[in-house]
Amino acid sequence: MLQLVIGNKNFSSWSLRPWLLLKQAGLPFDEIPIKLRQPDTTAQILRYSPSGKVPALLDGDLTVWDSLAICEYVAELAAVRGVALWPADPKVRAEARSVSAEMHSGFPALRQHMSMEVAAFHPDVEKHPDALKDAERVAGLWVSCRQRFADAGPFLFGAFSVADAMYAPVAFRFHTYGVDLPPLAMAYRDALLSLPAMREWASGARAEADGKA
Ligand SMILES: N[C@@H](CCC(=O)N[C@@H](CS)C(=O)NCC(=O)O)C(=O)O
Repeated sequence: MLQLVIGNKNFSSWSLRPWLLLKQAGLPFDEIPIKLRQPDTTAQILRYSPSGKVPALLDGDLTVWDSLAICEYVAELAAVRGVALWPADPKVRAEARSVSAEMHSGFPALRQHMSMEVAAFHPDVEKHPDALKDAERVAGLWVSCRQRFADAGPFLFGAFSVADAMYAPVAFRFHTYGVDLPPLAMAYRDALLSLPAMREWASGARAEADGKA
């Protein structure tokens, strides 16, 4: 059985990505939740993850850490079971990898000034201009994908892929902070938010915020 070490559902955006991908792939796994921002957080994480960060995926004696590496491994496990989590066409797949890598290494202002807080809703809070610049780039990228791949399905490259898992926390952020989006980007945001797995994550986040988890 796979085990995924994750942080708080309310604010661990990196944990959400592989968690959602595993759910979408239909691969069963157990969660090992670790409370972040506690005095013993690092010690708890280091029991599983050599980087001292979550997420980490445990598969028998194998540990995979860092969200994108986990997503790649999950995609390989899913492929063996006939579930594709990357586009089949090599050129489209290269673009999906670029889009995913840009999320993994980029958008620092969006991360800093619009941090994920799933259970919160404060659309009227003043938005940092640099975060809005990052949001504009994300929205442009979403629109460009949706314009070209709409016929193949509701996600960035049609069918759900690693790229969608990488942007899932941004959908929560855009909702929490009430970021205005062009119609195609808003529809994509809502497609992500309405996934049963995203609703499940959000209800876990709300339970945490209410002190029930
Ligand atoms: N590049 C890493 C980033 C992971 C990361 O920064 N995780 C945060 C939580 S979202 C963490 O574990 N922080 C350690 C802590 O809060 O003590 C990845 O993609 O997985």
